[in-house]
Amino acid sequence: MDTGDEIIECRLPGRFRLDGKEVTNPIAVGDRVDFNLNDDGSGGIEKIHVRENYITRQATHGKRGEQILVSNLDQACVIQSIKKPELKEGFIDRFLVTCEAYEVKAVIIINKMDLAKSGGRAFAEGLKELYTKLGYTLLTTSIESEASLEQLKSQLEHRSSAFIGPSGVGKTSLINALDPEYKLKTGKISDFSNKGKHTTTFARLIPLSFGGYIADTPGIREFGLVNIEPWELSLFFPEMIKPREHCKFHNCTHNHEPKCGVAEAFESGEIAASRYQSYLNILDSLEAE
Ligand SMILES: Nc1nc2c(ncn2[C@@H]2O[C@H](COP(=O)(O)OP(=O)(O)O)[C@@H](O)[C@H]2O)c(=O)[nH]1
Ligand SMILES: [Mg+2]
Ligand SMILES: [Zn+2]
Repeated sequence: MDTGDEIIECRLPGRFRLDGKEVTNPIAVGDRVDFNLNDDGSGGIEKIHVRENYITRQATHGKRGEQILVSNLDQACVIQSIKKPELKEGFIDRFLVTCEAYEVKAVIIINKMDLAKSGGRAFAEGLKELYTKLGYTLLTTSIESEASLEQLKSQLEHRSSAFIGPSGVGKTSLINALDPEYKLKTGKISDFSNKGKHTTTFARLIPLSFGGYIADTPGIREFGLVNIEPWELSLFFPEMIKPREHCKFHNCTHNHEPKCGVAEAFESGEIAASRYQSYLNILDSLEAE
């Protein structure tokens, strides 16, 4: 529990446990709570306020249900690096589908641009054009480029954001580069959470010295999507919403049906090949469930 001034170790009473819910964690980073304070300085959570929004992924390690990654966000930032590790458009597109489904504003960050040669820079430019046209914000960054860090800072300032992406793309480095005090704060909190036994410390929401909060999530290799029916998937691809109105079948999945508006829009170049491919890959994984 972070009151803004101090961190208070809180117990989560048994009545918040998971009876009948399809989530694997009863409380998530970003949750706003009421708590009471005990004489020994510890706290007990009384109430978890209704979440304005949240992002989940399918629980891993063979568990059923969803895991709430983080709640009450102004924006979720997906971080990829242009190289080391290689950029995966599929990861970005899966992430964007999740954001659309949960109505969280999405920001795409492509980091390590200092490692890109002219081909890589042109590729990143192409992605910027593609995603900007779809209504998303895309920033290219490098911890070595002050100008890019300034842009990122304006994007994060006074907002509550989550950094989500695979390990090694530079999430923690970017935050450290923006906020020199960040390292200190994370040190303090991880010492603390190592002692905590009752809460999930999947990510941490940390105040930024220039205003706002950030949750740096540990590396996520894959985004399992939940609660999406195959025929609904195209609703979460903004560029498919109009074309799908021209499909012959109202429950068209746009991968084999005749007279499909989405397939036609792809063939005419209106829908980018990478996006249609991501759509088909996600559809496959939904249908395999
Ligand atoms: N060349 C380059 N290396 C970077 C950049 N950002 C981070 N790195 C390096 O990438 C590695 C992984 O960074 P880290 O912040 O731990 O990634 P995280 O797992 O996403 O938090 C470290 O060796 C960083 O120094 C960047 O913009 N350019
Ligand atoms: Mg990290
Ligand atoms: Zn169709």
